[in-house]
Amino acid sequence: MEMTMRWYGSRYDTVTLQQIRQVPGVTGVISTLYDTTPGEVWTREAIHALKEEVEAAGLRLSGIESVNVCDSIKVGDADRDKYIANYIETLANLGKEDIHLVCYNFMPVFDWTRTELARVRADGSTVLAYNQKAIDAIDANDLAASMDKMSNGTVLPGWEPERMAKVQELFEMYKDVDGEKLFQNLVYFLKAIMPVCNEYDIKMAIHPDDPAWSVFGLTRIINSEKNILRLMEAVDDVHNGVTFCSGSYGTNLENDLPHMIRVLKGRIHFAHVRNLHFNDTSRENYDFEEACHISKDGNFDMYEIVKALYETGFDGPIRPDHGRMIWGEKAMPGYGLYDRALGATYIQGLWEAIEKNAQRG
Ligand SMILES: [Mn+2]
Repeated sequence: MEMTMRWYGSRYDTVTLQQIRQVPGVTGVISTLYDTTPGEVWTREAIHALKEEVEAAGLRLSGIESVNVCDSIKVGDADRDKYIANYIETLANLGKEDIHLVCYNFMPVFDWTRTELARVRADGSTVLAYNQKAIDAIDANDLAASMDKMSNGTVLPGWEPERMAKVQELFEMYKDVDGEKLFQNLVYFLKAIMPVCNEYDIKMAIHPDDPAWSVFGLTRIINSEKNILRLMEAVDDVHNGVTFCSGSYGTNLENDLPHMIRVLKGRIHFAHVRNLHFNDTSRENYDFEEACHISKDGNFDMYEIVKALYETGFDGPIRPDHGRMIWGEKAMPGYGLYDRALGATYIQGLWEAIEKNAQRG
């Protein structure tokens, strides 16, 4: 595995490449071209400039999170082939720049959804949180506005204001898209891009839906072992792979995370490792918050998660995921430096112990 951190680019991120370079063991960053819109072609020049900037700081551009898939492709509009052709061109340009990992998601309208971006915990740290009652009480339009207000002045990935301005229109676009149709549109997209992925050895890694169920009546399909395996079988090519995000699959406690990692052996190309703390698991008041990475702060056995990755031969980039906001830092919610740095070293500690233990037999 390669330890990485997500970085939003010098124009948008409060965290610098120089700071990331000083996090023990971190050798790469995962980034994106933040000022592109879904559907447009990424130029080779723009990709090259990003790569040079990262390399000048002594780090590697280990992958892209994300190359977003535009809504026409997701709903299967008449013009989707034009946008798929653009996506293929982007992938070819990434390949020519020697980038071989692309994370993406296939969630309708909303990317990840939370009801609070700064819930105060007992130790004074703040975290992202989800409460079902709060979701049930709000209008989807208001959620976009409140996410924007809570973002510390940063632009949240997937919640870009230009996109959220047309939320009503987006709902209209998806009104006839059920789970089966969305799945078929995803398969259509993957089959179309597999040749370019094979040519340039680009591993596509789908990020699960977060949370792992439908919100606001919009269907979601990448949320369980059964569904992700169905996708792996539908396009049975190693380049059709998975971003294993423990915090997203883990929102549904029925998902057995270490088991899922084992059955997805060989198809996990990228790992997001974080923990969640559940306060209530009843249907009406389902409530969780994003804990720090260590096992005892949340509900997941982080040792078993990392062990499953190790034992299945996972060799892709891994990154700590959302962290708490601590020590007075002001940053994009979930993406401060300090707690993610603690997460990165913790995960490496688990990995080293598991690896040495296995080697000594
Ligand atoms: Mn994730």
